[in-house]
Amino acid sequence: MTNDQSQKLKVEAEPYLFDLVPDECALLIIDMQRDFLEPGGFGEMLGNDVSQLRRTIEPNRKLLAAWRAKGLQVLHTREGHRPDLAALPGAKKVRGRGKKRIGDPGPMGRILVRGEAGHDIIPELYPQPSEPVIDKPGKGAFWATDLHAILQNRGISQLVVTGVTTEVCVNTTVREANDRGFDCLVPEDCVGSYFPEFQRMGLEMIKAQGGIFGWVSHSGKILAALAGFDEK
Ligand code: C5J
Repeated sequence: MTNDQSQKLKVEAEPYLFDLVPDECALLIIDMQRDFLEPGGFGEMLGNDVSQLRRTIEPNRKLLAAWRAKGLQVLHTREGHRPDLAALPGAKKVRGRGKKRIGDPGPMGRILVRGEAGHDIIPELYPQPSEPVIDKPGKGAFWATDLHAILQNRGISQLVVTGVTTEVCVNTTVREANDRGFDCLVPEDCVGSYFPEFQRMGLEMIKAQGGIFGWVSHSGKILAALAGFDEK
């Protein structure tokens, strides 16, 4: 899928070197939303330790700054539903049998509803007007969204995928992208899970069997490779 004339950057990764083609590679930041990451949000209300996710903010901030400085493409996603919940599957609504469900009032507005404070992206990584924000109703960023069309229209063949949570929305999106022919690189310090064992296994699953879904690296290695990129 990549254009042979494009500049290629070698990124140290597992299971082997990733050939990053800056012109064809977008940074896709998954669901860095206030309700998942902020103390007092819905994630913490469910009893989760948000510090497990908050450690990803600073590496994401640095990677995003470098990506923007080089003039490369950035996209963000948010998990959430229409205020009328018309497209929310009943199965998703009742799953977990929790006292609080999607659409109910939560600590930062209605839970996982578009337009509510908790649904928005944390200020540290707030999208710029030129960066598409994909509102997704599911875990994967391709299902029921226009992400695939946007990537195709912009000539993107590779994704650096970051965000939360590693084993849920990041993994689902990487699998969806892989099936659509995209090469995915996941920096381990820029993805987070509330559960350390899921963090480890979520990354193992991506890079196992010769990179069955993609590559795993570290933001420092991507930044080192990007430093050698001369923007046009
Ligand atoms: C995400 C979730 N973003 N864990 N959602 O992973 O429900």
